[in-house]
Amino acid sequence: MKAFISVFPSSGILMGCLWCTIFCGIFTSQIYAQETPVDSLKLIQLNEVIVISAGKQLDHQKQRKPLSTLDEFLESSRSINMVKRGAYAWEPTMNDMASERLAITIDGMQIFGACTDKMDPITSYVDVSNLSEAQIGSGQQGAAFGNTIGGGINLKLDKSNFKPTGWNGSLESAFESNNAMRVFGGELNYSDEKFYLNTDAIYRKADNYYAGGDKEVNFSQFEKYNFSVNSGYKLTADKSISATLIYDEANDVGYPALTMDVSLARAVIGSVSFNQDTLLGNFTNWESKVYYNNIKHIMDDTKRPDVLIHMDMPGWSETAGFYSQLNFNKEKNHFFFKMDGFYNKSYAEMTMYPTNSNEPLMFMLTWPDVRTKDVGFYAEDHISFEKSSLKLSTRLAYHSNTVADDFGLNSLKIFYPEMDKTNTRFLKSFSAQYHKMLNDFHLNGGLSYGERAPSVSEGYGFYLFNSFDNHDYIGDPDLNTESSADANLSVTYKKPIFEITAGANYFHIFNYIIGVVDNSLSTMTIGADGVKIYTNLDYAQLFNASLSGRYNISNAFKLMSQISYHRGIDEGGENLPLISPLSYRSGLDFYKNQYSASLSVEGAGEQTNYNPAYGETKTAAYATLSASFGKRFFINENDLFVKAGIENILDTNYSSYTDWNNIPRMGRNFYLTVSYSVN
Ligand SMILES: [Cu+2]
Repeated sequence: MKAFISVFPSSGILMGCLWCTIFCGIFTSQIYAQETPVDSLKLIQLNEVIVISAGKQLDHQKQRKPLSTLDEFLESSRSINMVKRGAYAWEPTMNDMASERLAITIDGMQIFGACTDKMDPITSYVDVSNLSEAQIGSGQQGAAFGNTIGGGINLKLDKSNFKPTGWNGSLESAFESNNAMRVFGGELNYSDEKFYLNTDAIYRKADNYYAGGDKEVNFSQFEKYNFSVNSGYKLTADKSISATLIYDEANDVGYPALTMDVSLARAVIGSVSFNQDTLLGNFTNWESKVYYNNIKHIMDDTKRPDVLIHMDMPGWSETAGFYSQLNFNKEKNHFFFKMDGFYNKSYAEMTMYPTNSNEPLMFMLTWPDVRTKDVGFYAEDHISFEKSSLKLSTRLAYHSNTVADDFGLNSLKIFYPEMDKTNTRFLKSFSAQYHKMLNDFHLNGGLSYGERAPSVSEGYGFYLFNSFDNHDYIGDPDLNTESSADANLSVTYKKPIFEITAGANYFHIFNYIIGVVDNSLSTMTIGADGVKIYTNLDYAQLFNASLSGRYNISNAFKLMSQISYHRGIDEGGENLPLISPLSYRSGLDFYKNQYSASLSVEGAGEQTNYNPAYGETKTAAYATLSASFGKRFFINENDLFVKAGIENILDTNYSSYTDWNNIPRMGRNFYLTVSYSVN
């Protein structure tokens, strides 16, 4: 362990890594870390794949909570943490970096939320019923999905893909006691060698949840439904077309950690693809897709008591894009090429209604109709040698932002008189990842460099109120491109019944973008402490280390554990916000004769490295205990699967570093899931 720490520049932030020499363990049955990835992304070396597939009985048995929300599935992953502003629409973070520094796609499609306050990460616009798995690449390993610093996540849609299964369908329902959440879902599919049609629907409705000690968390209710249809048709033996349509709508969503709720969050996501098995003899798996999505987000403060000034804050985001990708194999070289592009329109406004109706309304464009164009080319070569392999990859992209609304442009010109309407950049990414097998040891190491453009809020946001540090934020259109040099190293010792992995990564981020207080400006939001401007710091450093293991006690019992350490500091050695303290999880799983059971613990140490300048307070240590029990029954030719569980058994009242304004998490919760499928 000490040996590989010395690979990184010696710095105080590395010291804590020694923590991970203390072994703990992880369990999460949904996780199948795999080195050989799937489908069209065959060559991309993914760090993790989370199997989601609602409606697949076999997968259900291995999952602790089959109809949990997508957010809960993602949270169960080794690499992802979720920032919570309530019970709905959590924001994924990876390597302690959130949305702006990640590339998150749905079946390869770029989608951008329409909320200036991050109430709608794009993961909130799909549900488990739509998906087969989440593909996760850390750092530049995620660059196949887009420009990124922290990593990439692709949510892969569930499709029959011409498997000769004929008709099948399922009905599913779940109930959770804590917030009286009701879930109803179903799917109906037909598939043969020439044609397939998949349909699914899911509805969730939850009341307020109760934190440990039976304390009601007001404004934590939500309601959501989601429909999707996807279909494919074989034109010839090696050519096919397919199409996808997803409609997702959430209403009456409470955000207890924020000052506003959401009355409507709606997404319509569609795509058409053309697939051909081979091209020009040597190329394989040629896939091309065009897509369009439209998101509408309406915030609502009418249900909150004591609102001094009522505000209307709607937002829209519309994206059209394409990609075309293929593989090429030549001897030891396995190439993957991808060309992609998108055009996004982001528009958000705010109208303030003063209590004295004689005073004029105040209107602002918080996102001034920003048009983003991005065209990228990604290539990788995975070279296999005997007992080792090397993966080289690159992404080169042209990226531009234009402020299309003159009123919005003139508002920003108050602060930046010299600003141009259009800003273009050229974004680069390079990565080399090496894997070597030495008897039972697997060594993985890599070096990469990546760049990202500022997000719409960072570049063009106009008085966006952040309730975390109680400041109004203003973007800076002249921000420099943020870039990152990173290194990663991991060692795995693998035996059939036993496996242990120690891994670490280090990111040196140049021109790190974060809000910095400007005392010369006055606030717009009543009660705000000040105004921050998005600014490039010279650099910031992030370090993550983890130790994880798996032990098959017997055929029926499996134990898994993980402990991780994180550290993030800015150029002055000050703590960055939202960095995880030491955290751990461990679980024991049982599966035999159609019975399944699990017992798991999850917790974190005290958050000692927090930063009050970003609105953080010290979060106390916590641990929670959960258990589940399942049974599969065969009725005629069909399957009935029942799973029950208890989360937070001891009804602990706690919050973690990811809980916005330390909003407490859910207390004790019983759940029951029933699914019936007809084959
Ligand atoms: Cu919002």
